[in-house]
Amino acid sequence: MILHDKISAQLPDWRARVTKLVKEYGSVKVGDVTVKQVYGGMRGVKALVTDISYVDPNHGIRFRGHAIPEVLEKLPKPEGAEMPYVGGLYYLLMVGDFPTKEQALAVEAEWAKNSDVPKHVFDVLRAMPKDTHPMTLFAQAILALQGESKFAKRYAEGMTKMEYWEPALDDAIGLTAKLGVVAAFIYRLKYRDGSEPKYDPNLDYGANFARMLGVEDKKYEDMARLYFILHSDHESGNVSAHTMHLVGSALSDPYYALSAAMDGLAGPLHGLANQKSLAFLMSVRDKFGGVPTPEQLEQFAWDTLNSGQVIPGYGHAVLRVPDPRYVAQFEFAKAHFPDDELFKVAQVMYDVIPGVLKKQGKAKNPWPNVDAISGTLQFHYGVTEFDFYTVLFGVGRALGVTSNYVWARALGQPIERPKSVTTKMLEEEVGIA
Ligand code: CMX
Repeated sequence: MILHDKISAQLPDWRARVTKLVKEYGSVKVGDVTVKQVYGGMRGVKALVTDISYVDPNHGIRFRGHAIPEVLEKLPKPEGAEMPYVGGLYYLLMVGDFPTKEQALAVEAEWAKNSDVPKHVFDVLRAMPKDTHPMTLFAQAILALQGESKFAKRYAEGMTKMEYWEPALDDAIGLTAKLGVVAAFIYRLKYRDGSEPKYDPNLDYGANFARMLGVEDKKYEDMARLYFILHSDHESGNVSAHTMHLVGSALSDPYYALSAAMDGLAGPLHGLANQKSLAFLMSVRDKFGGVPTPEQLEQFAWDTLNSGQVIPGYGHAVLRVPDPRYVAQFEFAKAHFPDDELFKVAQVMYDVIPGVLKKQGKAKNPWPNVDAISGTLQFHYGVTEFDFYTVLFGVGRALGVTSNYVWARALGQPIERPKSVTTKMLEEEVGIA
């Protein structure tokens, strides 16, 4: 398999680099931890390592060192498409180089080969109450797939630590191949006829997803490709990525780890913010009977803040500029549906909200994040059921976190076990106890 061969060729070098760092420089400090960080969600503590993506506070995400515009330009694209193969992005995340079209297609072919979802998974989802949230169904489906894990099987049979990454990679491919089908089934079950989607091996991941979801507009194929690429990875410290890493560090297989990661993504301060953002835009539109004036929106924003709520889609723990993932989606909307009413509301939001948040003086970053606009794009193409949006985020996020899982096993990362202290210990440490 192409990803296996490429990673395998790089491993001796990577293992030597990491061994040298840890063995020869293991006691060199990379930072100090303050009381505020201990009590403040470990914000800014450097305690994780990944070479797959990095979030620069002032420039945003870089996938393997490359900013979003470069990634969208350099990854190979299907004939006549505006957006690249998702398989090409997976190659970039896993291997570190831009693939040729053949290499991207080789990943797409692996997905087609591994896309069959066992029947019991559909049955598990059908058995759930009708009002179950799509994210609950999504995490459950991933767990229901766990019997497919080659990692778990090989571990039970007995394998060496050096081999862990190989069945982890098989699971990464098997899992990501099935997620589009699972997500589309959840969509059909909740909002359409409940039929089981089938992956078409003649179509790429994005086109398959558009077809399985039943969106007629051809442009949605590009939308799906863009969406999955943008949401794939955001270094290791965000809740979904960190959960995957933490659970995986116990050598729980990728299915267990991803299911847990999706539970984290379901939180309103993380992935659920995309659903909340669209609800916010719609409530603005409904209140003002269309696109509000900046003055109307400013008042609405203050009312929201004064009632103790956050403005969804704005702010970020690391970023200090408008999220380039927001910018890429904004540009897509501007190019394809500049007159869409909700897009216009989103534009007024962009003009007004940062000023309000700055004036309030609490949020360290007043700018929009990825979630501020993604729902607007989905809504435009008729995917109007916004409970479903975090599942879309999850399909994309799986690409990054499974890549990280494979590399964490390949580089022998150990079980995670930070140390806790008591409040009394902290008081003693600072001299007030
Ligand atoms: N609206 C109102 N208040 C906000 C805010 C927003 N959009 N963003 C931050 N703040 C507030 C925080 O709630 C915090 O208030 P308290 O001191 O009263 O607790 C204060 O500003 C400082 O927060 P911060 O250091 O700037 O931000 P954090 O790192 O703590 O939190 C985030 C980051 C994203 C959770 C926060 O900005 C937020 O809640 N945003 C809205 C929800 C959202 O869009 N989440 C999606 C993020 C992207 C993703 O992971 O999917």
